[in-house]
Amino acid sequence: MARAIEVMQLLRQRGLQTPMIAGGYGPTFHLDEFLNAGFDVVVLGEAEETVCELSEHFAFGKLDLSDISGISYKHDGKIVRSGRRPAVANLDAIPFPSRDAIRASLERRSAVPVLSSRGCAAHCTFCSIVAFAKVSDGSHWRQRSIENVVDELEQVSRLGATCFKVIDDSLIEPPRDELWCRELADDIQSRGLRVRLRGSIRADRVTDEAIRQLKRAGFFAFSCGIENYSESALKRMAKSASVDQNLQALDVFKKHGIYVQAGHILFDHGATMEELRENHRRMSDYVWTISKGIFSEMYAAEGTPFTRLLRKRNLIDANDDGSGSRNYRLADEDVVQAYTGLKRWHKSLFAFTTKRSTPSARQRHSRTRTWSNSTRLRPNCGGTTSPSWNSSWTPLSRVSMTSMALLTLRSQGTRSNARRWRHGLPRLRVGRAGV
Ligand code: B12
Ligand code: SF4
Repeated sequence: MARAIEVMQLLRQRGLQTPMIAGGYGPTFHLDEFLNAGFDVVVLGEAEETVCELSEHFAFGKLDLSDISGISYKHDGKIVRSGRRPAVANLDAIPFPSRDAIRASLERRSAVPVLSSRGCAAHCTFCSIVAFAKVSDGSHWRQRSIENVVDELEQVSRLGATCFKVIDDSLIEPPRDELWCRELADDIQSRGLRVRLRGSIRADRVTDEAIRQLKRAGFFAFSCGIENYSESALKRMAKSASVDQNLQALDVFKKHGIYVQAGHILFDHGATMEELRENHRRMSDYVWTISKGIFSEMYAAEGTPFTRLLRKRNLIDANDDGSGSRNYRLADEDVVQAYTGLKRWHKSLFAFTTKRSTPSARQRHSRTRTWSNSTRLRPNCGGTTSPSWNSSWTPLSRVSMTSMALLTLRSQGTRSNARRWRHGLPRLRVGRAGV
């Protein structure tokens, strides 16, 4: 966010007078900062239709800014917002994105992004996606037809792509169901497409049959927001899945040999030691789901109910580091100790493992396969969050457990010890401390 503002200001300093328009999650939730810094317009929410109308205004002087809904700008020195714009209802009507830069993705062996739906029907308190959807009118979850999605996969496959990241927030929302998964697989197979797909799915939408069919379609990996193994923490986050549903989903992934990148949020303002212990117990059983994001803290993004709650309780740190996430304080002293210790340990281990030599292709292959006998991981398909190679993944999962156990035990001990541990780091630095 700060970088976008800096770039705009550098361009201005060099004399560029072109109108500057900002859009996306950052500007939508920080419109004052963007407009006060010098942007002419901030687009709120989805922009496909808005940018066309803005072009009419700036290029041809046809429309007045006040006639364009879904924007914010300055009028007589004051920030004004135009009317709300409905979210794009028919996603099939949006032309396929330009793939001019696909060579770079293919050379980096990155998964190529493709989108089959927008939004999510759940209401997690910390989630920007729900907040973003509320900026616009209309349905919060919309989908493209199977035919339209597979047409695009086919088109991009012809350019040489085989590995795709389906960037949907929540792949299987109603009316999508097991039958939809079957039809998607049928269409992909009947066209002879050999695609490898990664996606994101809600734990409470995972069923055995859905995953079986999605695997047939080409899905080999899913991100799944497990977040926490404590019922009280899930409730605080307003997660739609229960602990049991989370575990059931993980079992299904494992059964089908699907790599799961399980999201964990162990630390938020209300985390307790008992919750950390519950997490430790469950993680010991599901140790194979642990990736380097295990000790994540909850991101406090503007526009979310979570950040509103923190502000109401006066827990937000006044300093803003320009990342868009707010720093906040934790309630429980022992949790602060555990957090600080884990983060220090985690960072040093990460630095250690990444300093070591980059693994050879053979090492990569053999190490990733240690995850599970049933899985078939495929190296070199996507960025660092793909199952291609995560330098610290396998050793980290075991050591993390030991470390977490030690810290949990230690925190049951003395408070003076706790104070020594967190010396110099009294506050949770959310959004910055992640490794
Ligand atoms: C793919 C993705 C990534 C990829 C990006 C890959 C790439 N090369 O594009 C990777 C993995 C790198 C990534 C990283 C991160 N991501 Co991300 N990512 C996404 C994801 C899943 C899809 C983004 C996308 O392409 N959407 C499809 C397009 C069509 O939608 P869109 O981006 O919203 O764009 C529309 C409007 O926003 C607007 N718009 C967007 N940009 C602009 C610009 C202008 C000028 C205008 C006028 C309009 C406009 O118009 C578009 C069309 O309607 C979103 C989830 C989501 N629903 O968006 C999260 C999301 C954007 N990511 C998020 C986060 C937090 C991050 C990280 C900070 C995570 C981390 N802790 O490291 C990093 C930040 C990286 C960075 N440097 O900025 C959050 C942002 C929250 C927030 N409040 O800002 C999201 C919303 C996920 C979430 N659940 O909260 N991410
Ligand atoms: S399930 Fe995921 S995408 Fe949906 S609201 Fe919760 S965090 Fe956001």
